[in-house]
Amino acid sequence: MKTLAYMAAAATIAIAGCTGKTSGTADAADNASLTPAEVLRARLDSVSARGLVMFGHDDDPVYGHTWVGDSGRSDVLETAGDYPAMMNWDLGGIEKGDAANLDSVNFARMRAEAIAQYERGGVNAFSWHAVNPVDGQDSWQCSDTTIVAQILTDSVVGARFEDQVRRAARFIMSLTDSTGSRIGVVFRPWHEHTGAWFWWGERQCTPEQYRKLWEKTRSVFDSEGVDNVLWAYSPDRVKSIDEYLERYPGDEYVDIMGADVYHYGAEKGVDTYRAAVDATLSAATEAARRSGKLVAFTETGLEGVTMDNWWTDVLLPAMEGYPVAYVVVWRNAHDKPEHFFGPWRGHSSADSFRRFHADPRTVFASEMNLIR
Ligand code: BMA
Repeated sequence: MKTLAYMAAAATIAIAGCTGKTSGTADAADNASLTPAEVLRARLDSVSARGLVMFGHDDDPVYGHTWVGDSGRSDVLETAGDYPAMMNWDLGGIEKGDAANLDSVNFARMRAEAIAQYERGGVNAFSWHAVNPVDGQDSWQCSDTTIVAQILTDSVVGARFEDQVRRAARFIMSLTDSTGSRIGVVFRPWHEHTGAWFWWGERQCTPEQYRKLWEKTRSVFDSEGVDNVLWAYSPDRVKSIDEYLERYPGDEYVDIMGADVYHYGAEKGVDTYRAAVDATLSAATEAARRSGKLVAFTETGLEGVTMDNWWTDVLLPAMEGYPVAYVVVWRNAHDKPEHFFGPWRGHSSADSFRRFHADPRTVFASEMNLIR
């Protein structure tokens, strides 16, 4: 295990401004006047300021490449001996009052696992593949290009949308620790809006309508009294900062400048992926620098991890030089053998993943308590 021995040694080297895993400085969690969101922001700032990146995985402890539902399992844990520092969960289905999300993850289990992740020192993020409030079709149904317009102008649809958002807000507010205090999480709605594959995409609404969608979402969260959310904005790949910010809702609505950039098949080449990551993370980093926000690589991955050294030779160098607090790879589906983005024990990229885990720049769950 790299971690604790390395970190104990590193903690004694208290050189201000240096990167590396050291013990925490001001303990934000001790400051009772901070909201749970502010406590989380301080932790993520601390990770980023040290030049570290938290590894994240979608749906990590609820199913994996060959299993579903068991307790105490995780493909990441079974490969590298530690849970991811970040877990992503998807709220898709909560807006309908469903018991489970669109990938059959029961919401009660999701809540319990998110709390367990917090208690082991880790962090949780929530994306949301919501159905539309007009006819209830899924996020990917894009032929009706009036959904967002109707949310904003039709009072019946608008009220239905608010009910949907309220359900998401209430779930997020129900995430509390053993003392009953809410735990800070990342919420990342209306993602990849620079593409046109969701009903909130670039061909499905105008920039103005997209911004208003955020405002409406935020006003429901505010009216519910949500104080435990950092808001992440996450365009898909972009070529410039202007494109990155074209639909930006505004500094008052966003805490994290995110980016979703996938490596689409090794045959498309590492260079294409690296160039797309560079362009997009450059834009996110510059946007974050201008407004004092965090930066995160909110989704990435090579489906099926078809390159044995992907973790060490592609992903790690792609993030080099960008202050990303965390990187999330998507889920390891249990029912689609080729649909996985994380490691699993026995996969041909497992050695590379273990080296990625051992790299001093990456952070996993057991290391997070040293970065309070
Ligand atoms: C997609 C795929 C889908 C899944 C969705 C939401 O990228 O993984 O199978 O339903 O994310 O998790």
